[in-house]
Amino acid sequence: MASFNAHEKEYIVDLWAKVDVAQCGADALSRMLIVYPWKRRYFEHFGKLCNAHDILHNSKVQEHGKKVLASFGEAVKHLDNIKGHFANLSKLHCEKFHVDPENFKLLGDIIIIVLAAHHPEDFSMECHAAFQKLVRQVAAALAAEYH
Ligand code: HNI
Repeated sequence: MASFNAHEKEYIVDLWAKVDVAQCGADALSRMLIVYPWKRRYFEHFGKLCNAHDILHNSKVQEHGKKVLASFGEAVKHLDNIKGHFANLSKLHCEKFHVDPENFKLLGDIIIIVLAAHHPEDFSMECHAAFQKLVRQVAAALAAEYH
């Protein structure tokens, strides 16, 4: 995996310090479930997810979105070892949750959109490029232990 240079690290760490993980996490997961309704099947045990209203008012979706983005945020602390950091989580998504790894790329793109929407003043070309690299690396790391 390509490493991050000092500038990329600075863009990532600086923006991340401002991110409201609970709000952006819930926003990202809800958007995925609203825009791609067939992804709801992974979360059937969260209760009613029939339409946008259900999804936006489902506390399990909000909690899980926060959990996922907090976990994503751990990558910010481990920029030099993203693959190693996510190895166990990759196994879990493969063996226990049976999530198609294509979804990691999709959620990564949605995370970028949500971060830009919440922090438009910070989202320069350089910031975008650094986060694009980060979400790709997290997606690759989460897919790395699939067999
Ligand atoms: Ni994901 C559980 C992190 C993307 C479906 N996921 C988790 C947990 C973490 C986590 C942390 C809790 C693990 C545990 O129980 O020990 N998930 C992440 C991260 C990303 C991600 C960091 C990408 C940025 N997960 C996705 C995607 C999907 C997904 C894209 C499906 C489309 N994850 C799940 C499911 C569970 C899960 C399903 C189990 C949920 C539950 O609580 O039953």
